[in-house]
Amino acid sequence: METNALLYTHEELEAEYAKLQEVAEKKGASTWQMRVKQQTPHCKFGEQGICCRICSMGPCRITAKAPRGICGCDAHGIVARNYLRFTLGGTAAHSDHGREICHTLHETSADGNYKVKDPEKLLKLAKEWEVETEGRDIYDVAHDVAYIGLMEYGKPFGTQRFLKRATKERQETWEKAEIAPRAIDREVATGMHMTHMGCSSLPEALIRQAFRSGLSDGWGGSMMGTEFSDILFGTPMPMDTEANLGCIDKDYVNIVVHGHDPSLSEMIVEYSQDKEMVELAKAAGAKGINIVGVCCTSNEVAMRHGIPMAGNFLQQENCVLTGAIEAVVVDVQCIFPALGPLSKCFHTKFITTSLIAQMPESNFVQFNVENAGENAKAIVKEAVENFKNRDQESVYIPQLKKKATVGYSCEGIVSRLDTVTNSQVDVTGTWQPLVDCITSGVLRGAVAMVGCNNPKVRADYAHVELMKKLLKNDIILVLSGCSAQAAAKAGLMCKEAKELCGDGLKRVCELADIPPVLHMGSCVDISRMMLLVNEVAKQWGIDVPQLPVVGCAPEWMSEKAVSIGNYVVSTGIDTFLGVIPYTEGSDVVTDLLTNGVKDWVGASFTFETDIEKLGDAMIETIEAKRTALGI
Ligand code: XCC
Ligand code: SF4
Repeated sequence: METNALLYTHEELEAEYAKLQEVAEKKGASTWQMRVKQQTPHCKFGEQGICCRICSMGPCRITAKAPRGICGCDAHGIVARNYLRFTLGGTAAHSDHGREICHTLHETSADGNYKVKDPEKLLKLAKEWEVETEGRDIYDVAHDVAYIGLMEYGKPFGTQRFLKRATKERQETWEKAEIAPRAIDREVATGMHMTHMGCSSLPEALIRQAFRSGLSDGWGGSMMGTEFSDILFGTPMPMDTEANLGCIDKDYVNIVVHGHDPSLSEMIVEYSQDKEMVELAKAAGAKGINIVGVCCTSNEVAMRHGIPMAGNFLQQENCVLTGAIEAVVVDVQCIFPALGPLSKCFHTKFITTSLIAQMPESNFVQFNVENAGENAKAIVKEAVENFKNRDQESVYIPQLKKKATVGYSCEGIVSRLDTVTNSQVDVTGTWQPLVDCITSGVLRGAVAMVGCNNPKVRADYAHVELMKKLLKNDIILVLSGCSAQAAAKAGLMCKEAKELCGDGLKRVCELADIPPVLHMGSCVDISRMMLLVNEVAKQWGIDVPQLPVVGCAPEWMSEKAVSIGNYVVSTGIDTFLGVIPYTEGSDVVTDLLTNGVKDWVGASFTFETDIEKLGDAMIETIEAKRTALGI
């Protein structure tokens, strides 16, 4: 599609996606758009969180006539238990991803499949964790650090090591609220225990555990996932890439990498550049091998290698529907089981690789540290050999593509922001320029926009419209997960997008040479955002809840998002959700989450499905925080 406009309109994008729906219909394939129709209206009990099936006396459903389950539990207990279990699923998933990365680091060696790419970051962490580094082999240090990291999952005593990175006030707040997280697995197990039949039904206790479990994710498992990924694969620095379906190239062997764990995608990227594989692709009649990403795996390889981002969560089926994908290679999380049957309508191979995510109608190639190179090569080869089976005549690739600059890790942001203000610029890089921009009012504040797509919201619409509104108001955005890809696909992640900003933010973008929405990575990388706000608060000499910063997940869907929401709020950042969790069946739980928890941690949730109102509420909160600071 030819367009000179800065951004695609939603209509332009949707018109192209609609053509892929026609392809699906012709092929007799099933897509999420079709299945949403079959699933609506949703079950009201489930939606409100008032269905309980944790024991076999049930399932019990709360109504006006039946206000208690058979055991006597009321709606508040049931909603809070369900909320906690939802959180635990998210904590477990995120943190187990982190654990996989710890294991990968533990297996590194100078001549192995995986190596240490950022020794500086490793040595910094070793120092923080009091691991001896003097005169030692870097891999011995790596193994010690990884071992300590692994122990964070199950250690019998103490709280998470990374908590010490937070402001002093945060650490005290967590202690006082009794939510300082202990071993990660313990918080998940304790939560499961609490929600067993006949244990906790007191909303306050259950929500407290939900926060504690969330914190073990954000300041434990996820943070280790991020740190160790940087050590293994390099700390992201600003890098150019492209986004949307137009990144799929008709002339190339196209491989989609999808999921979360960079251990797999890094290897696939490496072998796609292998001379032997490229020659093989050329011999098969292709120009080469083209890797594109979906979901958080995409974020991981985009920020480290500039691999283009084909799309986010609700775009995964669209990729296959182009008819130009030789293989979809997945690891864990956010992978539609629909991809198996959908791939069968085309020549596409759907390759699962993890024992954690096994699906029908897929080719399973088990992937682990020992066989990583070998198996990545085999997968790439399988894709290349599949090129001949593609029906080029019926390929339809929407020509949608936008430039994007990605890879703003904390290190990446500091390096850029240092060029902005004239105040006390520290050559080693500090957060002072950012503090100066905010106190002077050039920037009004910041929003961390994160999270998924959800068919309950017009896909990407809430992300993109909210971003546009905030930019106009001189509010800078830091993004991760599928929100980041929504921005990139629309065109918001290119530097020219500064034209959409208020004068202050536009100036910052020009001086620092950054786009107004900064790509901070995948969902585990929300831990980067937690460190960012805590560092800024320290530099400023205030605590996190005082900062004119809020979090937002306008289209979230996964359990991980709730785990994240809990740790973001616990970190002292007011968080705005555009999809309401299954809590409406209890006014007590709703009031606790949107109000009461402020007494514990200094921040709370706002649930609002009207996007305009959600945006206004964020701006009001940011301005109120500025007023309170007297700036
Ligand atoms: Fe999944 Fe991380 Fe959500 Fe996207 S944003 S749909 S969780 S890929 Ni994490
Ligand atoms: Fe019903 Fe209570 Fe059993 Fe839940 S725990 S299913 S409310 S009897």
